[in-house]
Amino acid sequence: MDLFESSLAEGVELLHGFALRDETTLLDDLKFIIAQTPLRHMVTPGGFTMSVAMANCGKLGWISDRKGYRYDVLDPGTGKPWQAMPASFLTLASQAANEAGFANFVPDACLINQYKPAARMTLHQDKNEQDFSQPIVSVSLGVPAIFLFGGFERSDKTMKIPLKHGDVVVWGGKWRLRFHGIQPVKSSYHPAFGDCRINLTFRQAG
Ligand code: MD6
Ligand code: FE
Repeated sequence: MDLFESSLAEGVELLHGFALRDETTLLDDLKFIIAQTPLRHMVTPGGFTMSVAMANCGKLGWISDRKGYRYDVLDPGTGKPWQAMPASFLTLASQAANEAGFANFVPDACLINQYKPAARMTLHQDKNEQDFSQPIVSVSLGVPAIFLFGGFERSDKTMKIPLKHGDVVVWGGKWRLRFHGIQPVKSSYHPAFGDCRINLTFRQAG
């Protein structure tokens, strides 16, 4: 078995430390994007304020409000387009996808999730994208978290997968619509991120 990659299940690949290949550029670009695009707590269609703070870059941004979940070319906070996706983000996402067997992945959306201690992501499916044959590339930065990986029903049993700084998950194929989430993040410390976890999820949304 390749020590670098581990197949969690068919269609899900964990690339340990893959995001650390060009870490300095990645973190500089992330800092720039977040400075231009404030992270905000969105409201779900059901009226709950999310514990995760979010921003986006790329042509399309994922948003939520009382009207629903969707992608939009404009940031509802500013009324302007999202920041362009930095080259370091695009390169990382397409190289990771390629490593996992998805050639020619060109994301048009990058969702930036920020978790402070106790923030979590309840079980959900990613189904607002147009083409489910395209994978999702998910990059974990900062403090560690436990990824919950379930089945096709919300009530199915979940697997717990620890994710740490630099880990990349590539998710696609017939498991693309499995329920998944993030357990409440434990309080800890990372030199570049303090008590935060940041997750970047790259999608071809449009
Ligand atoms: C997170 N990730 O890691 C949330 N979705 O903060 C996701 O919801 C996710 O990691 C689809 C594919 C990979 C993911
Ligand atoms: Fe997701």
